[in-house]
Amino acid sequence: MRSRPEGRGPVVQPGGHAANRHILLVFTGKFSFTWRRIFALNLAGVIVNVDKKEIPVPPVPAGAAPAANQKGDQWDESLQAVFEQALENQGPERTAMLLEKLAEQLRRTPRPKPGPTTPYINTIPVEQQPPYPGDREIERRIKSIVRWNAMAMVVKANSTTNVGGHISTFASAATLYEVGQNHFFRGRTDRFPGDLVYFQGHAAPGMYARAFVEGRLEERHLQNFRQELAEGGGLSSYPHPYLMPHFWQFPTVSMGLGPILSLYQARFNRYLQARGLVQWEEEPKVWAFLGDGECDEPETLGAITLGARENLDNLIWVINCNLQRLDGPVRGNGKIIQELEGVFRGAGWNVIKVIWGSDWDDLFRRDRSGLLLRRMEECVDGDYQKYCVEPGSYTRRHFFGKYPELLELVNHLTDEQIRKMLRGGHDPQKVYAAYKAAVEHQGQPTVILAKTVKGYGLGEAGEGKNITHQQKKMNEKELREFRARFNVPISDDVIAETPFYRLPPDSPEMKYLLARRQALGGFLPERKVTAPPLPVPGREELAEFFKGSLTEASTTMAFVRLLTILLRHKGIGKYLVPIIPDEARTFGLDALFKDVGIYSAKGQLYEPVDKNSLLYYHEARDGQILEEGITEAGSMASFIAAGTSYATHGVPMIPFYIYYSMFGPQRVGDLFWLAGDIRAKGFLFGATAGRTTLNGEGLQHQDGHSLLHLSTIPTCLPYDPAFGFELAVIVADGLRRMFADGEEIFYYLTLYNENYVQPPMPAGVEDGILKGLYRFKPGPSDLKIKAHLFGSGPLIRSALKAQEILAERYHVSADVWSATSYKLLRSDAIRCRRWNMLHPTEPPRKSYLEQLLAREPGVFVAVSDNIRAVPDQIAPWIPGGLFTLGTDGFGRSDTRARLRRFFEVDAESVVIAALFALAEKNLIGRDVVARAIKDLGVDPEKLHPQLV
Ligand SMILES: Cc1ncc(C[n+]2csc(CCOP(=O)(O)OP(=O)(O)O)c2C)c(N)n1
Ligand SMILES: [Mg+2]
Repeated sequence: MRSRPEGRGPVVQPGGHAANRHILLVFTGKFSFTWRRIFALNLAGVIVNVDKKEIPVPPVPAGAAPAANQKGDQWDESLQAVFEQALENQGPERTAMLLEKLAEQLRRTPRPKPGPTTPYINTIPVEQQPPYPGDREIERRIKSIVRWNAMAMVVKANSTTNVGGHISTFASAATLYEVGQNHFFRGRTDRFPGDLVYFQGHAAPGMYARAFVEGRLEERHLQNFRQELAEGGGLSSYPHPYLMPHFWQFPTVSMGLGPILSLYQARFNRYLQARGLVQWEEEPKVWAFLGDGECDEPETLGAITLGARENLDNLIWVINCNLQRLDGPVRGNGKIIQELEGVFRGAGWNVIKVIWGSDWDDLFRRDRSGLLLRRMEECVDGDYQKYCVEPGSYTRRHFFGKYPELLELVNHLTDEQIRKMLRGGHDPQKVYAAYKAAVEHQGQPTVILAKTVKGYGLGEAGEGKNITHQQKKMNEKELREFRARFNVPISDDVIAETPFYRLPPDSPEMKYLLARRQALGGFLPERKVTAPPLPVPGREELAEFFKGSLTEASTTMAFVRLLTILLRHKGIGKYLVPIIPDEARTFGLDALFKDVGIYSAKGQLYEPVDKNSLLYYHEARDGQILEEGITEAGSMASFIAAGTSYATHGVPMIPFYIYYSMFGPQRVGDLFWLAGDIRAKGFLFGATAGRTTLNGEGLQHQDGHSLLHLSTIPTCLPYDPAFGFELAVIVADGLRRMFADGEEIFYYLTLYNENYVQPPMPAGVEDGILKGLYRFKPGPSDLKIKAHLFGSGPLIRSALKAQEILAERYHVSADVWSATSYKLLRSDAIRCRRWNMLHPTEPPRKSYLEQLLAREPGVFVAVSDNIRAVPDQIAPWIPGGLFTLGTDGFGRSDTRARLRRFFEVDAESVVIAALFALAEKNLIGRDVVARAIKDLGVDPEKLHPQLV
């Protein structure tokens, strides 16, 4: 007898329609039925009328154990009546014996355990499996060809190179993908964006193999798998939209990122609908395929409650539970499927377990003892892995052999038949049933836990073995076995070359495959950019920032004003997506709560405590702000969903993600990197930036290096503006480049919270602001000794004050320059120098930096609220070298003035550095420097914050 999943009582089928009519029948001893048989029949819902004495059995609602049933009393009465009749007819001794027998049977009957898991069986019982709508035989042949090509691609690439690749992951997941491709994944049409499928990263060979069979990729592509730089181009190792912009949509291979992105993507799809920005014929589903080992990443499981909270029934995760990761078993001593089931059920997801294939159905049907399930529950994943690598005789002995009843159960099967009994994830029928239930499920996201075998079909070459993840080579014998197992039409004389195989165009398989994809709307994966350009505001529309301010303001305040203006802009306002991880009040953005509302799928079900205030906490179904709570990973996932909406949905959304700058790439750097790969657009604002500007907070908060992190991302333009007008110029230009001209780049801007009078924009500096450096304030022209001070962010004020001190006390004329982006200056200089190297006989090109500074006399000093490596990026191109001051070392909590002296980035430190640079060039005497150190009160023996 099989118990039912989901905590249902053992008597009633889910839905329970027959249950209302159940009757327990009492009969007398003159009949030959055994008590055991009668009870079993009753548990199975079968009614046997023996002596016409009917006792109604109450229905058991789904989800309730019989004992908890309101009508449990009637059960008591029924059983009591049976008991009394037995006593009367059989006598006390025989009744006791019969009851003991029953008690023994009860002990062996699996019951839903209290707690988060259900028995280790398929969630969908056989009786509820829908008929399979496809041609199983044709689909199997297509799948075999895809399997072969996926394997061949990796083996071929590694026969001549050492570029690597994975065979085993796709081998274990082929059925999971093929059932999706033939029956579920919908392609993109004019009024439907297509289902969004996150393919497991290292299963990529399978996706390429299918695209090849479909005719979308050529043999030369497969031939050059992982050899992208080969002549004619090749295929990238994993899903990378940056490298294959017409194919891949979603990067997934850094474990955990695909899952969290898919979660926030599903939520973002709801956001777009709620705000009326898309009109779809149907809602797309978001499918994410991931590994069981991948579930150990905090990004995978750390945000799943969002799915249930927001009722994301547009989201389906398929976890390929092949029980193995790279080194060995995921949970050798436990059961990963049960562990994950508990986690997801606890988080409010719909869980569908696909554990056993159809071969097992018959055994379950015939097992009256409950021992089959008991044995399955006893075994740990390490045992199951072993059953894959050992012959059937081992499974017979070790698994079935533990109980004589089980051995009997498989008497009719040969060892080979036992070995071949499928796991659920390899059985299209079971997978189809799970997918269908998942797409039809309402109100919750669904996770399908599909049990598979890693390296399925590789046999001796790696099936189920611990080394299988790394397997990239197969010898001829193994190739022949693979061919035989999947019946692939490759002849003996060429098999050693692992040739690719394409189905003939007029073959039934080819016709079937194309017809299925056509019926489902087109091929997948495919990335298409159809978003229209936006009427972005011109610089003149932001003119108020160019005038400066009379009162003191920070660049964060300038940002808030800028965002407010842009949100009201007719051309782009509605496309803006402000994203905040619970810091809106810190940044002064709380005014926006009321203005544009915070998105909530549920609206606002309560009266906010501050309802009577002007700027109350306003949640709304069509709210524009994504207030993510304290999750930088989740916020980045939203940034990426919004920033790729131009490609995913053809709707050019403009994310403005503002966060505590220290908790950017330092916290979730891999997601920042991925934003480049996925070609996300938008603006990142690292607020409370600057190791000394964010005073008081100390070591964990004071950021002095994320600008350097951001500089490493090829598609990112990092800026460190000092003034509101710089911010406005940069944002206006970014909007133009990304959303009018269609460049697939993103911006990072630091924002600081130091208040000062914002100056008006000097004439003609826009180009310099965008390129990274411009002269903000020249020094006095009547002094001969010359210095140049580069400042960025609020520390331009150290440079400005130093300019005064240098002129007044040391007769040095210092020009102050605003350095808005060291990375962009460096990239331009590198480009030029490289071109000159490769064109040695042509007139050399001059970088922007060289054009700007070549004729400037004197010395150059840079001061930054970031580590010295940030300005040092341009040192090689500075005439006579660059002396940098920066905030290397751990932060401290103290006042700005003390911090700046401590890190040696205050005006006095700038003066001393400029004088020293001049002395090194013999432009002044060293005694001047010594005097300045004394005059300016700097302790030459003070502690230096940099440790090693
Ligand atoms: C963040 C991260 N860490 C490590 C890896 C290296 N890696 C690639 S695949 C893999 C094992 C994956 O196991 P699982 O998720 O179970 O997938 P399977 O291949 O078994 O389907 C590892 C450790 C990675 N890609 N990303
Ligand atoms: Mg795995």
